[in-house]
Amino acid sequence: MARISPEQMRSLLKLYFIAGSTNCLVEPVKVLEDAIRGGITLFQYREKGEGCLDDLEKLELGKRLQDVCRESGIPFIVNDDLELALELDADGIHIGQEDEEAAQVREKIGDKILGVSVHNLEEAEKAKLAGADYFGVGPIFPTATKKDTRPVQGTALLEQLKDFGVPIVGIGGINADNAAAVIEAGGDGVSVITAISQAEDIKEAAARLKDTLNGGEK
Ligand code: TZP
Ligand code: MG
Repeated sequence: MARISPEQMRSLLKLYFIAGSTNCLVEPVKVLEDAIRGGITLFQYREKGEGCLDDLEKLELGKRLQDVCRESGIPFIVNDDLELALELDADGIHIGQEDEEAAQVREKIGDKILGVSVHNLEEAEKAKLAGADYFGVGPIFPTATKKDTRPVQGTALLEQLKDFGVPIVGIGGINADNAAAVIEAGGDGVSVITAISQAEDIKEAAARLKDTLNGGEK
Protein backbone atom coordinates (compact mmCIF):
# COMPACT_ATOMS: atom_id res chain seq x y z
CA MET A 1 0.00 0.00 0.00
CA ALA A 2 1.17 3.52 -0.79
CA ARG A 3 0.97 6.56 1.46
CA ILE A 4 -2.40 8.28 1.48
CA SER A 5 -2.61 11.26 -0.89
CA PRO A 6 -3.26 14.74 0.55
CA GLU A 7 -6.54 14.86 -1.41
CA GLN A 8 -7.79 11.60 0.10
CA MET A 9 -6.61 12.70 3.54
CA ARG A 10 -8.47 16.01 3.26
CA SER A 11 -11.73 14.29 2.50
CA LEU A 12 -11.29 11.84 5.40
CA LEU A 13 -10.65 14.69 7.83
CA LYS A 14 -13.96 16.37 7.15
CA LEU A 15 -15.78 14.98 10.20
CA TYR A 16 -13.26 13.17 12.37
CA PHE A 17 -14.84 11.59 15.42
CA ILE A 18 -12.60 10.74 18.38
CA ALA A 19 -13.71 8.68 21.37
CA GLY A 20 -12.91 6.12 24.00
CA SER A 21 -14.95 4.56 26.79
CA THR A 22 -14.63 7.53 29.16
CA ASN A 23 -16.17 9.94 26.65
CA CYS A 24 -19.34 7.94 26.13
CA LEU A 25 -22.57 7.99 28.11
CA VAL A 26 -23.71 4.72 26.53
CA GLU A 27 -21.90 1.71 25.02
CA PRO A 28 -18.98 3.01 22.85
CA VAL A 29 -19.76 0.52 20.07
CA LYS A 30 -23.31 1.87 19.87
CA VAL A 31 -22.03 5.44 19.92
CA LEU A 32 -19.68 4.70 17.02
CA GLU A 33 -22.37 2.92 15.00
CA ASP A 34 -24.72 5.89 15.38
CA ALA A 35 -21.96 8.39 14.62
CA ILE A 36 -21.21 6.48 11.40
CA ARG A 37 -24.89 6.56 10.49
CA GLY A 38 -24.74 10.33 11.00
CA GLY A 39 -21.92 10.66 8.50
CA ILE A 40 -18.53 10.74 10.23
CA THR A 41 -15.62 10.28 7.81
CA LEU A 42 -12.83 9.06 10.11
CA PHE A 43 -12.59 7.58 13.63
CA GLN A 44 -9.86 7.72 16.28
CA TYR A 45 -9.82 5.36 19.26
CA ARG A 46 -8.54 7.47 22.17
CA GLU A 47 -8.75 5.52 25.41
CA LYS A 48 -7.76 8.15 27.98
CA GLY A 49 -8.87 9.90 31.15
CA GLU A 50 -9.99 8.83 34.59
CA GLY A 51 -11.26 5.26 34.65
CA CYS A 52 -10.04 4.42 31.14
CA LEU A 53 -9.46 0.82 30.12
CA ASP A 54 -6.01 -0.79 30.15
CA ASP A 55 -4.27 -3.73 28.58
CA LEU A 56 -6.60 -6.50 27.48
CA GLU A 57 -9.80 -4.48 27.97
CA LYS A 58 -8.36 -1.63 25.94
CA LEU A 59 -7.37 -4.06 23.20
CA GLU A 60 -10.77 -5.76 23.20
CA LEU A 61 -12.71 -2.51 22.90
CA GLY A 62 -10.31 -1.40 20.17
CA LYS A 63 -11.03 -4.58 18.21
CA ARG A 64 -14.78 -4.11 18.48
CA LEU A 65 -14.60 -0.48 17.39
CA GLN A 66 -12.27 -1.39 14.55
CA ASP A 67 -14.77 -4.05 13.36
CA VAL A 68 -17.52 -1.44 13.28
CA CYS A 69 -15.29 0.87 11.24
CA ARG A 70 -14.34 -1.93 8.84
CA GLU A 71 -17.98 -2.82 8.18
CA SER A 72 -18.59 0.77 7.09
CA GLY A 73 -15.31 1.52 5.33
CA ILE A 74 -14.34 4.17 7.88
CA PRO A 75 -10.57 4.24 8.54
CA PHE A 76 -9.61 3.45 12.16
CA ILE A 77 -6.86 5.50 13.80
CA VAL A 78 -5.31 4.78 17.23
CA ASN A 79 -4.30 7.62 19.54
CA ASP A 80 -0.75 7.55 20.97
CA ASP A 81 -0.41 3.81 21.48
CA LEU A 82 1.94 2.57 18.74
CA GLU A 83 2.01 -0.97 20.05
CA LEU A 84 -1.79 -1.15 19.96
CA ALA A 85 -1.93 0.40 16.48
CA LEU A 86 0.48 -2.25 15.19
CA GLU A 87 -1.18 -5.10 17.03
CA LEU A 88 -4.61 -4.18 15.65
CA ASP A 89 -3.14 -3.37 12.24
CA ALA A 90 -4.98 -0.04 12.47
CA ASP A 91 -5.16 2.25 9.46
CA GLY A 92 -3.10 4.85 11.27
CA ILE A 93 -1.90 6.48 14.45
CA HIS A 94 -2.19 9.98 15.91
CA ILE A 95 0.62 11.24 18.12
CA GLY A 96 1.26 14.38 20.16
CA GLN A 97 4.46 16.31 20.86
CA GLU A 98 4.96 14.31 24.07
CA ASP A 99 4.92 10.97 22.30
CA GLU A 100 7.67 9.17 20.39
CA GLU A 101 9.33 11.27 17.65
CA ALA A 102 7.19 11.40 14.51
CA ALA A 103 10.11 10.32 12.31
CA GLN A 104 10.61 7.16 14.37
CA VAL A 105 6.90 6.41 14.35
CA ARG A 106 6.85 6.83 10.57
CA GLU A 107 9.65 4.25 10.28
CA LYS A 108 7.71 1.77 12.37
CA ILE A 109 4.31 2.16 10.68
CA GLY A 110 5.33 2.13 7.02
CA ASP A 111 2.57 3.66 4.91
CA LYS A 112 -0.13 3.81 7.58
CA ILE A 113 -1.71 7.21 8.22
CA LEU A 114 0.34 9.40 10.59
CA GLY A 115 -1.35 12.32 12.33
CA VAL A 116 0.65 14.72 14.51
CA SER A 117 -0.62 17.42 16.88
CA VAL A 118 1.17 20.72 16.24
CA HIS A 119 0.93 24.04 18.06
CA ASN A 120 3.23 26.31 16.05
CA LEU A 121 5.06 26.60 12.74
CA GLU A 122 8.24 25.04 14.05
CA GLU A 123 6.43 21.87 15.16
CA ALA A 124 4.60 21.83 11.83
CA GLU A 125 7.85 22.02 9.80
CA LYS A 126 9.35 19.19 11.82
CA ALA A 127 6.26 16.99 11.55
CA LYS A 128 6.06 17.59 7.80
CA LEU A 129 9.69 16.48 7.35
CA ALA A 130 9.03 13.45 9.54
CA GLY A 131 6.26 12.35 7.17
CA ALA A 132 3.02 13.45 8.84
CA ASP A 133 -0.07 12.85 6.68
CA TYR A 134 -2.09 15.44 8.58
CA PHE A 135 -1.80 17.89 11.45
CA GLY A 136 -4.18 18.19 14.40
CA VAL A 137 -4.35 21.83 15.52
CA GLY A 138 -5.86 22.96 18.81
CA PRO A 139 -7.40 23.52 21.15
CA ILE A 140 -9.22 25.92 18.85
CA PHE A 141 -11.93 26.65 21.45
CA PRO A 142 -12.12 25.95 25.22
CA THR A 143 -12.62 22.26 25.98
CA ALA A 144 -13.34 20.34 29.14
CA THR A 145 -12.32 17.01 27.62
CA LYS A 146 -8.53 17.20 27.76
CA LYS A 147 -7.10 18.63 30.96
CA ASP A 148 -3.48 19.05 29.87
CA THR A 149 -4.03 21.02 26.69
CA ARG A 150 -1.97 23.99 25.54
CA PRO A 151 -3.69 27.40 25.80
CA VAL A 152 -6.70 27.93 23.54
CA GLN A 153 -5.34 29.15 20.21
CA GLY A 154 -8.36 30.17 18.19
CA THR A 155 -8.06 29.80 14.44
CA ALA A 156 -4.79 31.75 13.90
CA LEU A 157 -2.53 28.73 13.35
CA LEU A 158 -5.02 27.17 10.94
CA GLU A 159 -4.75 30.32 8.85
CA GLN A 160 -0.95 30.18 8.93
CA LEU A 161 -0.90 26.51 7.94
CA LYS A 162 -3.52 26.49 5.23
CA ASP A 163 -1.04 26.68 2.34
CA PHE A 164 1.58 24.52 3.99
CA GLY A 165 0.80 21.46 1.88
CA VAL A 166 -0.24 19.17 4.74
CA PRO A 167 -3.94 18.53 5.44
CA ILE A 168 -5.12 20.01 8.74
CA VAL A 169 -7.93 19.34 11.17
CA GLY A 170 -9.01 21.56 14.06
CA ILE A 171 -9.73 20.15 17.52
CA GLY A 172 -11.05 21.40 20.84
CA GLY A 173 -14.50 22.63 21.78
CA ILE A 174 -15.84 22.29 18.24
CA ASN A 175 -19.58 21.90 17.70
CA ALA A 176 -22.20 22.58 15.02
CA ASP A 177 -22.33 26.26 15.98
CA ASN A 178 -18.62 27.00 15.55
CA ALA A 179 -17.43 24.35 13.05
CA ALA A 180 -17.84 26.66 10.06
CA ALA A 181 -15.24 29.06 11.53
CA VAL A 182 -12.65 26.24 11.53
CA ILE A 183 -13.23 25.55 7.83
CA GLU A 184 -13.28 29.26 6.95
CA ALA A 185 -9.88 29.66 8.64
CA GLY A 186 -8.37 26.92 6.46
CA GLY A 187 -9.13 23.64 8.25
CA ASP A 188 -9.90 20.67 6.03
CA GLY A 189 -12.20 19.32 8.69
CA VAL A 190 -13.09 19.21 12.36
CA SER A 191 -12.35 16.63 15.00
CA VAL A 192 -14.79 16.36 17.85
CA ILE A 193 -15.26 14.30 20.97
CA THR A 194 -18.04 15.73 23.16
CA ALA A 195 -20.22 17.25 20.45
CA ILE A 196 -20.93 13.73 19.20
CA SER A 197 -20.11 11.32 22.04
CA GLN A 198 -22.28 13.05 24.62
CA ALA A 199 -25.13 14.14 22.41
CA GLU A 200 -28.57 12.89 23.32
CA ASP A 201 -29.09 11.81 19.71
CA ILE A 202 -25.66 10.76 18.41
CA LYS A 203 -26.69 10.22 14.80
CA GLU A 204 -28.51 13.52 14.63
CA ALA A 205 -25.56 15.40 16.20
CA ALA A 206 -23.12 13.94 13.66
CA ALA A 207 -25.52 14.65 10.81
CA ARG A 208 -25.97 18.24 11.95
CA LEU A 209 -22.22 18.78 12.03
CA LYS A 210 -21.91 17.20 8.61
CA ASP A 211 -24.57 19.50 7.18
CA THR A 212 -22.73 22.51 8.57
CA LEU A 213 -19.49 21.31 6.99
CA ASN A 214 -21.26 20.77 3.69
CA GLY A 215 -22.27 24.42 3.74
CA GLY A 216 -25.71 23.84 5.19
CA GLU A 217 -26.78 21.46 2.40
CA LYS A 218 -28.55 18.24 3.31
N1 TZP B 1 -6.64 17.75 21.98
C1 TZP B 1 -6.79 19.07 22.01
S1 TZP B 1 -8.33 19.51 22.56
C2 TZP B 1 -8.79 17.88 22.74
C3 TZP B 1 -7.74 17.06 22.38
C4 TZP B 1 -7.75 15.60 22.40
C5 TZP B 1 -10.12 17.47 23.25
C6 TZP B 1 -11.24 17.75 22.31
O1 TZP B 1 -12.46 17.32 22.85
P1 TZP B 1 -13.83 18.09 22.64
O2 TZP B 1 -14.77 17.39 23.59
O3 TZP B 1 -14.25 17.91 21.21
O4 TZP B 1 -13.61 19.52 23.03
MG1 MG C 1 -0.78 12.07 22.82
